[in-house]
Amino acid sequence: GQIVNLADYRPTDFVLERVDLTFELDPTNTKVDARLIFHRREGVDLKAPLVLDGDELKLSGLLFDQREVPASQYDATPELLTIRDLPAEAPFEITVTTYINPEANTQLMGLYRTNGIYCTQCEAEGFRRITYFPDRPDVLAPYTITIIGDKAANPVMLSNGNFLGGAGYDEGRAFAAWFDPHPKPSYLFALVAGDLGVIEDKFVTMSEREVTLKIYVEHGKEDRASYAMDALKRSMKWDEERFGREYDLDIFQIVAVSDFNMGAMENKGLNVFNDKYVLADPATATDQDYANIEAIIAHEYFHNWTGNRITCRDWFQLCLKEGLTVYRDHEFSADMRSRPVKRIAEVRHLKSEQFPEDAGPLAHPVRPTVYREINNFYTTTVYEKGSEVTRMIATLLGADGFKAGMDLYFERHDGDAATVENFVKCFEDANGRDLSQFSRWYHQAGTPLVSVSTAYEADKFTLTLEQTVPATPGQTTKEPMHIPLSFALILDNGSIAEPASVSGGEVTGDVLHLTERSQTFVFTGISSRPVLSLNRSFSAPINLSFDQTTEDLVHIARHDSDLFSRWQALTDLALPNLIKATSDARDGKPVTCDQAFIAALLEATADTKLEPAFRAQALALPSESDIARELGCNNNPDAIHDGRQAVLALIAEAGRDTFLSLTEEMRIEGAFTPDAASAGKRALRNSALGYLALAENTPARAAEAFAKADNMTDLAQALTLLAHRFPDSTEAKDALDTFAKRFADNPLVIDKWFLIQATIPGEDALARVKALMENERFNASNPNRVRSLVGAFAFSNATGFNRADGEGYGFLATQILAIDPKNPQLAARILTSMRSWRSLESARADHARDALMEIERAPQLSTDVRDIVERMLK
Ligand code: BAL
Ligand code: ZN
Repeated sequence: GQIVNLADYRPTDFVLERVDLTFELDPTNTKVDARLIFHRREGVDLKAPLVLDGDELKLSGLLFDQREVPASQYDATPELLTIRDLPAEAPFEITVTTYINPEANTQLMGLYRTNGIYCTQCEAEGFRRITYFPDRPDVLAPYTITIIGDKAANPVMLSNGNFLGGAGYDEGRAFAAWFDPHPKPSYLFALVAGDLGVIEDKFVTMSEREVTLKIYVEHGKEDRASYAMDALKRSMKWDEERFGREYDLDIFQIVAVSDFNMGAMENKGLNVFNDKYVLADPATATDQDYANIEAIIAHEYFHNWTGNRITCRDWFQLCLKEGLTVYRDHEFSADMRSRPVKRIAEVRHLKSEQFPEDAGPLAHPVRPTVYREINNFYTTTVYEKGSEVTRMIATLLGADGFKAGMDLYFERHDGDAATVENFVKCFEDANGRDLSQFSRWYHQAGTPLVSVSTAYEADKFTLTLEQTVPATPGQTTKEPMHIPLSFALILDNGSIAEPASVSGGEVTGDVLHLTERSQTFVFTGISSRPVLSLNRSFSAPINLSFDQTTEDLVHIARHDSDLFSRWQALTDLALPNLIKATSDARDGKPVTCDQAFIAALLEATADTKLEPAFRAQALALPSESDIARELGCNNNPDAIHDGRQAVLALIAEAGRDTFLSLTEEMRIEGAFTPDAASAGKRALRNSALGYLALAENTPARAAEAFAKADNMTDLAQALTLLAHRFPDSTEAKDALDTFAKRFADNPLVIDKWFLIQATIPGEDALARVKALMENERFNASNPNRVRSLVGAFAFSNATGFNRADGEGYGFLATQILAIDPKNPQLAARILTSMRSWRSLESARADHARDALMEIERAPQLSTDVRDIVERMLK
């Protein structure tokens, strides 16, 4: 792994005109012929050789314009093919032949096998594991693909673009040919072949073109793909209506496979999905699964324009397609579901995943300037913070200004490999605005902290804001950011004040623009002391330091017209209680809780004017990792857990009657539907059941819920409740057994069974996880299984993983070293679970460091794991 710097970017010496690939499929010895037409870029030195990337390749044949190339004219290593003495200007054809072994490809990058299916994953640098190629995103060409394979084993042979034709080939073999007319980079190439079931539908585009839609799954799973198909059609329609984007091929295909490193991949016209994000029915998928499927189907489809038609010039620009496409899928889900509830879920995720990343050793800018292993930059910072940055552009420019910028982007850069600067320039040009200060969001890592103080006197409300951006690896000093803060001044009666004048900085509509390190805004004509609601809808991804009184927060929780802010206020009321509970638990004192907070929470819980999903979000309280983040350092996960549980118990006791009524009011009669309103009712009912289990301290009610559940959401919730609260009860053991037997033939559901057990709090978790790794249903080479057991334990079991004796870390080190030789991407990803190790109390931090150093010392580490472990220890 060489260090790659953005500053070193330069275009290729040779321009690739077209690509013609022929695959002769064989499970262990697939032949790949790549015919590539190039010409030397104008002005490039005649001595410059053509240099093609490889990864573990062996060259078997090399032709120049169909004639053998003399050995003196080229050098081939597994990583590079260098060809000299090529023509000055005229186009020429290079034919490269390689043989690859899909069966032996455990990295799941390049061409591999999953359950007897041939499948590819090429982003970011997997194509170079198939053939020697200029494997970088700024090399775009149309592709023709011919696939030849055993006819019986491969009735389905797919690639990108439109189907050209297919037929018998020779004895027992068949071929299929595909042509993708849209120039694309190699990371968007895909090939799938094997024996698969399919469901088919069609979509008529806004210009009345008919598009065939196909979703391929393993035989017998076809019925479980219908929700994904529905989500696809809604995505296609929505992208036309909201962004004016129409699909551009005759066919759009999705393939679900069971071994996949990522969630899904947006290959042109042929998306490949982790089957977890395609397959759903009421008996096996939770509401969260349905929501994820809808979001990810949309996300990959939306990439057709933001990622494929306009791609990235280099991998530093990853957020150009990912941040933007996440923003688009968030907006889609908000339109399909409840906007405020969706926003709450997004912010919860951002704060629990991205904020810790931005505050730890792996922090990096949304647009990094250096990497050692690009696979390690598919991060929540690039994706989620990248989406937030796009959202802020929309907030700054308003809906019309944002649309004008997007339209210009699509018009100006269609067919390009673009940069973040190109993107921002479109918004500047379409709106006549200078976004140079705003662009710091792309370049400065770290979550800004905004400190707030207010005063009110004689009609005048004064607001002083100060911003700082913490130091992050490689960035010690930071410039002030342009932070758009949505706000409201809420009066006693709940109405929003309309100031007569504002001074001290720019205010547009309900957005304050904080651009200086320190700024004082003065609002006049305010008849009584208002309550400030700031950063409404989470308009900026920042931390706020704002000592609001309990009364003010309760006022916001009751009256803000922005539902997100009402949730935020309840969260802000909860946090100091949870923090005090942590220190009480640590000191062995009884935990107490502010009654005003409990009253406000229960008032929202019982408020029938509020949608159930919102009430469930409020009852979820800040998580253990939210509390750890708020505390910042010297964390003791046991104290955080115990304190939080004690607060939950106090709420459960105070709200017992409310929770009891909710179990009745939120009951749904009739058949399961996965719509957001029903999901919200289930969420609130299950949350009430959780509190009741605490108040009653018996597994009876949860066991009954388990027995009566007629859908996976309720079943999995009941099982979680039993296993997490009453792990030693017969009820829990019986339910775990029943669940395992009922779903023995469904690995995706067994993943839930692994995850629920891996996340049972307490130090026994480690022994449980070790035992489950020996379970016949576990498979150490399937990424979903590993993530559900080892990943869930490390990421989502704070008390179990962070055992005081450090054994959790030692176990993880052993696992990382075992996974790494087979699947470095997976190993590196799971290792990031230790990214906040420095904020642990010192004895645990010492153990964590020891485990990291054990990994670092290992003789044979992948670049992926080495990069992560070295950055974490730096
Ligand atoms: N491009 C990798 C998978 C995704 O973000 O869609
Ligand atoms: Zn994406």
